Amino acid sequence: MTFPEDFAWGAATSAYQIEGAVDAEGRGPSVWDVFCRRPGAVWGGHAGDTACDHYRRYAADVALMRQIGLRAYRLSIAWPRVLPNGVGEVNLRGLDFYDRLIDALLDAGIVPYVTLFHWDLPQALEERGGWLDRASADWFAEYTTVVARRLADRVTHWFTINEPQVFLSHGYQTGVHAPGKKLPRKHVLQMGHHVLLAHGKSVQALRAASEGPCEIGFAPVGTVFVPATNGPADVQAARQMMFSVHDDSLFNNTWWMDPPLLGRYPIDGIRRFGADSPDVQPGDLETIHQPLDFFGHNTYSAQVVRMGAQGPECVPSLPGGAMSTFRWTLVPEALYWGPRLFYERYGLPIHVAENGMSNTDWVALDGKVHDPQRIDYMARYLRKLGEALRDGVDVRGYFYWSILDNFEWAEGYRERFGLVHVDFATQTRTLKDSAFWYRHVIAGGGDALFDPRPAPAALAV
Ligand code: IFM
Repeated sequence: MTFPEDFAWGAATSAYQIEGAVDAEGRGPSVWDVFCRRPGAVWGGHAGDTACDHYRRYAADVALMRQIGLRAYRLSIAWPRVLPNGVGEVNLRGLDFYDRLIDALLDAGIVPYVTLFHWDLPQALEERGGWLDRASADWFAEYTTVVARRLADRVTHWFTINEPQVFLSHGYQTGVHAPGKKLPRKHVLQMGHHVLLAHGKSVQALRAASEGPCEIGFAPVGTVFVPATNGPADVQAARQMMFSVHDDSLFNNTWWMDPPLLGRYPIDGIRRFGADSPDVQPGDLETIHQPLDFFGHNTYSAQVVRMGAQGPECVPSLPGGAMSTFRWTLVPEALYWGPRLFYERYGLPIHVAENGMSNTDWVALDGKVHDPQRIDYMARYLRKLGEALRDGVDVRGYFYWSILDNFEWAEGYRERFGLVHVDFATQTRTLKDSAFWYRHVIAGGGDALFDPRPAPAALAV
């Protein structure tokens, strides 16, 4: 058996992308509620107002998860549902919702993995300066404490923050995500520092509020580099690219991972960003560098790289290569080399906190949703993850993104990532072939992945 008995076979979502009910029971507005109202901001003028109506349909959705056989489910809490103004007054009805959801998951035998921040910053805090204000780290710690006091008796697995690279770059540099700002890099890097500080304070708050042991990690998303061959020079090229700040974008790994995991900003990053580097106060790095229990990574695609005469060279993907409707290239080796190299550098157990593909799925005339590409994608990626396990990488879980088709940020509802098809007009759910296939894989503890027969036709029943 390649995958351990207690492997967390999971799927993931985030609050704004599925909950809807944005005005229900005392929830305050988030930056995404405001951004979606801006003409042209989101494809088709879509918004998360209703999304999958999960707030009202959570019990039926948990039943679907149970039907698929999920062992774990990664959800996020909407900060403005718990603290409508971001700090201060607590909205008990918002907390009650998560209470019910957690209980339903536990009753179904599904372990909840809770993410505290998946981009829906309370608008009230954005208006007070948002992440640019150093106090944001304390706001986040306050929110963490409120959530943990209510849920930590049952929730033992936490992610603090999801993909700082994405919400900071897209939200505050290019402006294509909420709140749609275009700020100088100096400001964005300062915000990034406050986000890391918030992570550290949140870990402290979680440990303080948890009576028993709990497992805490976070979920960054920087680029995975895959060596063109298994030769040592190419592997070294991949390692070098994975763990360096080699361009001006914020999509590198080490800037975001070294401070929490190694207690320092990478020196090449400080050199590259120069005067734009953040102001770091004494003690900040100690606060950021809290002991963590696992390393989460959201892995979708990868860049192939080889060692050239002048150093690492990116290998362009072949014309016509496999890709999702989002135009993300299929590189299954990402789930071998990503976990392997992250484990080598940071030494923590790994969770694949997100992995998945978008597709143009629809309900066919036979009433089913046939998504052979997704089955093939998952089979290829999971086989590679299995190889990483066999080679000694301590991988603890895999969370398919996503259990439901949902609101894909600036793309609205046009990118479907789900194992379950959602008809957004009627809220009808239909399990896709991939959901049945995943059920089969989970039921057999992953063994079906290594069945020599081709995955799609054999298993999509
Ligand atoms: O939908 C997003 C998610 O919110 C964060 N990670 C990537 C997913 C697909 O784009």
